[in-house]
Amino acid sequence: MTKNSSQQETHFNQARAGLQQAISWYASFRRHWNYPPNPNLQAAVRKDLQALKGALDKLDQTVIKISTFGLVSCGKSSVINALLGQPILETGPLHGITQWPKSLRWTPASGKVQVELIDTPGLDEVEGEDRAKMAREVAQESDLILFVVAGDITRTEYSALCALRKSQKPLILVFNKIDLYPDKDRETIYRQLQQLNAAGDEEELDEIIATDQIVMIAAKPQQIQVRIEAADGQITTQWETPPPQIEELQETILRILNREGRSLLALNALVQARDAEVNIAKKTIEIRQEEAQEIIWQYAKYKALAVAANPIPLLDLLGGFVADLALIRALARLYGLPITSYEAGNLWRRILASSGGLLFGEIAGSLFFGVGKSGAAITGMFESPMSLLAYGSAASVQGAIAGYGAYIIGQVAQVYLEKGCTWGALGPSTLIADILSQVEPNTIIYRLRQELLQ
Ligand SMILES: Nc1nc2c(ncn2[C@@H]2O[C@H](COP(=O)(O)OP(=O)(O)OP(=O)(O)O)[C@@H](O)[C@H]2O)c(=O)[nH]1
Ligand SMILES: [Mg+2]
Repeated sequence: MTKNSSQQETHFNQARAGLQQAISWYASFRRHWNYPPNPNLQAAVRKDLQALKGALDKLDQTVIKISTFGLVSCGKSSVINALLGQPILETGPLHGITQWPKSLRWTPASGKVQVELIDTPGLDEVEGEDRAKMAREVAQESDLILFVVAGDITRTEYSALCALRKSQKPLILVFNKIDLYPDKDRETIYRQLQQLNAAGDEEELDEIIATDQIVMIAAKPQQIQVRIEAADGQITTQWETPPPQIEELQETILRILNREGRSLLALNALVQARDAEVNIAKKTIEIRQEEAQEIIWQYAKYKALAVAANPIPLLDLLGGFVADLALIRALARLYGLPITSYEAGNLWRRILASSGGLLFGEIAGSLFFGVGKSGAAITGMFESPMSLLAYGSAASVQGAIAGYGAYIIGQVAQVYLEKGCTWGALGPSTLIADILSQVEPNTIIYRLRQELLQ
């Protein structure tokens, strides 16, 4: 086994293990600890749990889904026919020949994976919301997207391309009908995209696509007139259909499938799982909102009391830290989101960094009042009862600051739990980052780093 294929195998197996772990976690009642299951919540996350399960099923089938996108009549169906080598799909000069997505099996000459080719209606064919929804759904389940254009790239095409880029899928720009535009080349197309990028209202992307992701083909070249000179010198003309020029696309697809097919499968399954898990977290946090606020208040109160009553500086700070961790754990339990104490610590550090000033105030205040507090306690024993009063007020100020700190942590923790639940040891975000850190720079997955690591 080569280094590349063993790496692909590793990615694939890691993704399987991660997905299995996630499914068993979310399926188990253990995750809710002693909180009763909430029927509203169960109904709300049903679809996401199915998506999680679907991601694993898809991985097990090892079928790579490649879909075509583009405006009407750019030749999407013709591209699939040319790849298959047979005119299976209906094509034609009228707009809107293809009305619904259709999928066909394709077994490429070499390569270990099966391919499902998905044809879609033109992006400007299906109306409004429906069109966007249909495109989103097909894009979501695809592992590789062939974005087909013919001629100058329009603004509509450019917007659609940007939207697909944001769906974080690897993409090949297929320039079709090269027989009609013999003077077009990769460079001019690349430059046109850059111009659209700079002039557009869309949020500017660093690079829409690299030049080696642009492929020039003629899926179904138009007939040409040929002159035939017979032996007797008589000249006749005849219409002939040239064969499709599709080799470049075939080679590009095969190269991608061989070099990174299984990693792509792994990556896409993980992206699907990550989105599902984030959705589950979002809905859980929303539905358990009231219970969470109750927990946060309880912890804030106890922390305030405990810190105020503790006469030893630094120990109160430490106690406060433990209380914050316990709060994060308690919230994670309420939500039933996977979080370990190591991650809870990480989370606390990130919260500390992000809410800097406020918590820094807590630490500084804790040191200041903590020292004042114990000073007052010691002198108070021997001298005047006024010092005890001083102890009391320093302690309650410090306690209040500590309690407020817990309150803030509780609020911020909800946001972090929503995102952080996918960063466990076998969590999808961790595995995605792992795969992205290992792939070689000339791969199509490598190009996705920017989007995927957001
Ligand atoms: N000259 C030329 N014409 C092509 C080429 N590929 C496709 N066509 C023609 O373009 C027209 C549209 O092709 P289709 O494959 O039906 O296009 P589509 O994108 O699937 O169209 P809709 O399903 O209607 O959205 C047909 O008349 C094809 O013959 C090509 O490489 N060169
Ligand atoms: Mg079509």
